[in-house]
Amino acid sequence: ASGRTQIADHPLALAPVSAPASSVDGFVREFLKNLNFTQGVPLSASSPNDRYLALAHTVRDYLMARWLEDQRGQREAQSKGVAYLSAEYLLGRQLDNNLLASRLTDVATEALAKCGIDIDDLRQQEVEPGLGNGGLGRLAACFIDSLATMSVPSIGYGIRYEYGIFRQTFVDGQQVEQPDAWLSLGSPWEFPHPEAAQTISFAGHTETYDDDGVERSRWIPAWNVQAVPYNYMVPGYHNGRVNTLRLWRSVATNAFDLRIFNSGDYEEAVRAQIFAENISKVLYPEDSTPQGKELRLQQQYFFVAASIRDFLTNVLAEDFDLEKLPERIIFQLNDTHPVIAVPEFMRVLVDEKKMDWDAAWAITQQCFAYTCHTLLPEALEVWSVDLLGRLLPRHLEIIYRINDEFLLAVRERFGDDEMRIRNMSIVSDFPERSVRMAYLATVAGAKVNGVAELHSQLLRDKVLPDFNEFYPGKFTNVTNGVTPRRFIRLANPQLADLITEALGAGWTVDLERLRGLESFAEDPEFRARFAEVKAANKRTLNTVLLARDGLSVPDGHMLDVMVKRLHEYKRQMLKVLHIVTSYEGIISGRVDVKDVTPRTFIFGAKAAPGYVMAKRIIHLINAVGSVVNADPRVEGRLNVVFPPNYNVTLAERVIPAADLSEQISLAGKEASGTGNMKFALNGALTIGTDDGANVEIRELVGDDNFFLFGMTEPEVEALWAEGYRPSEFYQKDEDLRRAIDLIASGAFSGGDRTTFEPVVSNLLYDDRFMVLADYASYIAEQGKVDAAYGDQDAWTRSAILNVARSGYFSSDRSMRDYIQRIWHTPPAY
Ligand code: 7GP
Repeated sequence: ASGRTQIADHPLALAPVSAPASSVDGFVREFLKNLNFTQGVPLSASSPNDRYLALAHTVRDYLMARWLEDQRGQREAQSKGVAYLSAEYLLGRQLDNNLLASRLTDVATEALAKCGIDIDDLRQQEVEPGLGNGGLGRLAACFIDSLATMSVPSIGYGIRYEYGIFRQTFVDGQQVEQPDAWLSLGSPWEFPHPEAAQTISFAGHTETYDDDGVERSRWIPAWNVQAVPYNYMVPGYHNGRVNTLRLWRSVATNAFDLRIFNSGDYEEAVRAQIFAENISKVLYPEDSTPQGKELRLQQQYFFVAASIRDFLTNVLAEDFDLEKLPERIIFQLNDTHPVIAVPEFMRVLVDEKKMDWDAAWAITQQCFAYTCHTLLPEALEVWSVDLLGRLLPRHLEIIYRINDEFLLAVRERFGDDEMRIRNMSIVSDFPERSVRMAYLATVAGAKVNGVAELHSQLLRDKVLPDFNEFYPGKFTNVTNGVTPRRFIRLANPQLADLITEALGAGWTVDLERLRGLESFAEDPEFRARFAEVKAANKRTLNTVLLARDGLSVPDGHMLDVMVKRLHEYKRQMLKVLHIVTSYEGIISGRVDVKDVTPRTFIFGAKAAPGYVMAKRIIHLINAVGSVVNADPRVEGRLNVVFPPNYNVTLAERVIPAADLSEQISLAGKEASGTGNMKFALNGALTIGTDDGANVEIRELVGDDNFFLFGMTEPEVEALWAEGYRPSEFYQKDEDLRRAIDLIASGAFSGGDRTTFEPVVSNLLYDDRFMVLADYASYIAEQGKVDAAYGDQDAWTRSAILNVARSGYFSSDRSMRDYIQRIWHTPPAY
């Protein structure tokens, strides 16, 4: 650090870095310079990848001055900041977003055209960093975009996985996973800083020692790795602000290598290297179910330990008074993945900084807050005491002490209510001794929040009621949001232009202004133009899908879309039953095909590689698609399209083209959903249950502009209580029986009745997510959808009202809520 200071004292180094002039000719010069000097090729011999990388470097150069300035500014301001701790960031492509943020889109387009290059071709070169699974990871990406746009002092911390979420292909309709080698052609957006690596330790044992008359504990670890920071720019939209996302990569420590090298065992040295680098090698492709794997715990500890150390040593001044930490930092825990940060923080304060336990705990309880993203009990992360004790022995001791003191306080409050004590203990004894990370987060966090009103309420009343009673005021809600920059401006430029024409600029950072569109919904000319944008987006999607997968979206079809991770609770099966019911009606002759509203059903969904039932459902969707699409009796009116490898890039194409958004989870299971918000903001109507943020969407857009069906959460509870027998629904409902029988008959599996038998019997005899109970209501509501779609003009009016009334779902609003209810940070430094 001292070396850096000396160099900065040089007068030339003190001159601010300035951005290159943003003229077209200036951009051409910068681009060619990067092509020649960074890529080392002349334009004439450059590959598309060279040109993409040179363009990315050019955009970087324009952002650099502000980035350096903002990093200095944040350091010097010494104001309170947010550190967002997340094991996932599902960023999507960076080029377009960074061009947009820095107002360079037009200049760059023109400049490249002057060089004979179509910028669109270069956009296609970028492999999106898929460093997340689904909603939780994409939410983190939206949040850091909003924080930068709102000039909030903040940093995102996470893991730089070498392989992100797997690339999905279909072989005979079945999911096959391929590694996502997203770094293989170079990653122009990252800035590695190997010189700033941290040493992160694991395993070993603990001991106590006498420290001038005070007994203290210390950890004697057995091995360690280096955590190398990779910085990414997070530019705010049109505010000149550039925040930082810091992702950690694990590499072997020199000492580790050397010792083994010196012993002459080359192979062992290489093995050590591989072992260390495994930690940040691959994203666990689990969504809404935790993976109790040692490597995953290593990942979690690795990135939070590095992040805490980074903050304490690089952000705080050397003489910072640690008692004042709560005035400087709040660590937001994105679900339980980073919760091991809590005992790590305590260990640093107590063991390393020699702070008194009570003082350290008081500070810790103000420096963390916890967001829960699920309602599925099986998704709440636990770590076995055995594993924790082996990998992080000192942390286990700290957790035990936190628990002992917590339970003592519970006894003081509620007496020796052993049942309650057992229920609230951070350490549980069954089925094996383990640590409940959500409980640890709740005890340690200043605040605990759910991600939609209903979710937060269920969290308080059903998941953690004892904690809510014990800590009144700790629980709060922040409804999720999505960034309008990526999901309207970039994904739907024509709609964005139409909105700007109607309302003026400014809505992109003040999304409530979309309200102004309400009056335009009554204007026939505006409706026509809105409908034309939707039609154009469908044509674009058709072109994209044709090129990408050879799939097509016929003209004149309603686009009915269900894109999200494949999970039984999300009920893709319900959608399948709807399609099969429509199909069965046609082929049995009970429904005249001429009366069927032409619909294209688009699915996008990855299944966790080990989730067998989810993979069967993917297989079934593909099987139904191939039969239905090929049957001449259907006359092309039903069309099932399932492009593989749904990701952020594809989402940006699919969502703006959608007419109907499927949000059909069993009530009480989807914490919030965020796709639901993106669809509404792009003028799709929702068919949905009263679940997650659907509730709030419906309240805002109005019952007339939302297709509601299914049981409410209390009704679901009541049906469980009374005893749910799915086969009774099958017996009672003729349409349902026909649909299920058709699947069971082998109609979609070449006559083979075994292929989908597990899916069928799961529905009939288990059906944990009550697909059959909600079937009739769903089919009836789909009938209303068809009828409504018949009046195109009225449909468009509803679509416009959906856009107009969804401004609440901007992630900027979510950030304001976090700031007010949880972080209490100043909006800018
Ligand atoms: C998801 C929830 O399933 C979804 O409802 C919510 O909108 C999203 O988080 C953002 O809050 N959860 C996950 O993606 C996940 O992996 C792990 O949860 C517990």
